[in-house]
Amino acid sequence: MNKLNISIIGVPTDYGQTRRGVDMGPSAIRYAGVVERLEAVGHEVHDQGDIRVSQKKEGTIVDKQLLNLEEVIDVSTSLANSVSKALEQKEFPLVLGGDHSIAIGTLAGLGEHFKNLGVIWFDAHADLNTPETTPSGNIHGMPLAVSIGLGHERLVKIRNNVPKIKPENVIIIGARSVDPGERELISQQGIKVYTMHEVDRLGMTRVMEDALAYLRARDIDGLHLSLDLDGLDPLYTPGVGTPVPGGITYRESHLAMEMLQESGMLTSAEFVEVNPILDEKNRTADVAVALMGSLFGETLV
Ligand code: HAR
Ligand code: MN
Ligand code: MN
Ligand code: MN
Repeated sequence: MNKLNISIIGVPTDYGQTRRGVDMGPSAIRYAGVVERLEAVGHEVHDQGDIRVSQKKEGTIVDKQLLNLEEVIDVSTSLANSVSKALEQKEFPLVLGGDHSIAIGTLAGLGEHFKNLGVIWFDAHADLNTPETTPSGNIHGMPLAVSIGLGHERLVKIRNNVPKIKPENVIIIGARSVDPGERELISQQGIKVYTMHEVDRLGMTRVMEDALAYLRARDIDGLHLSLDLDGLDPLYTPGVGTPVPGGITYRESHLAMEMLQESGMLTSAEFVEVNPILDEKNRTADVAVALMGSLFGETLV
């Protein structure tokens, strides 16, 4: 195991969706012992604390297709900054959400340092909506689209590097709730998706072997894991805002993390959508931290 300097960046935001409480995700994950867990593996861990997120103010611009647009732009811009800084200092960015809209900022920061970044998007959803296709107006359903350059101009242009990532370098794993507009983008943009059908049929081992081989063949210069806790079945991670049954198991998700660790390819990660208000005794944050243990090289013997 390669010893890393891990920079933890908390993003206490719920602006990407409408269920309150996901802004407490970073606290819940810290409370579940993330720093101690990663230090125990042998890494040097620097907790940078949280990005400053303003409290809801009256009179924010109302657009039914883009809820809390100004706030999401604010948070994404500061987060991109922090991620970029961590990379400049040769640290491994580990970003804790917050809802999945934070990936807009994370990828904007990463996009400045990696020219051919691979992305593994572990999620029940595809997060490929645009203001034209969104069924909800929630920006947490859009970050992948924004990062490949599609969506509201001001979101796409954060830090000016457009697009942040190439659609052919993206692999979605665990999808089981995909909207019609997203389906269209997937085929049009050549995004690789392992839905739950493929996970069931091939097994997680094959899915991860194929995914990693595909990215290696694309000659990526870095690999980001964006892990939405709703990718797992709600049996294991009930504390999420948009649970979808029929998801990835605890064991499959651990195996995926272990295989990512073994690959030696990972250069950044984010864990999102932990909502302690909807959770049962911090179970979802505990699972997030256990997965990070596997991802960062914990072994049993
Ligand atoms: N696709 C739906 C939408 O755009 C639901 C998005 C769900 N949320 C997430 N993202 N947790 O993965 O509103
Ligand atoms: Mn250091
Ligand atoms: Mn998501
Ligand atoms: Mn999701």
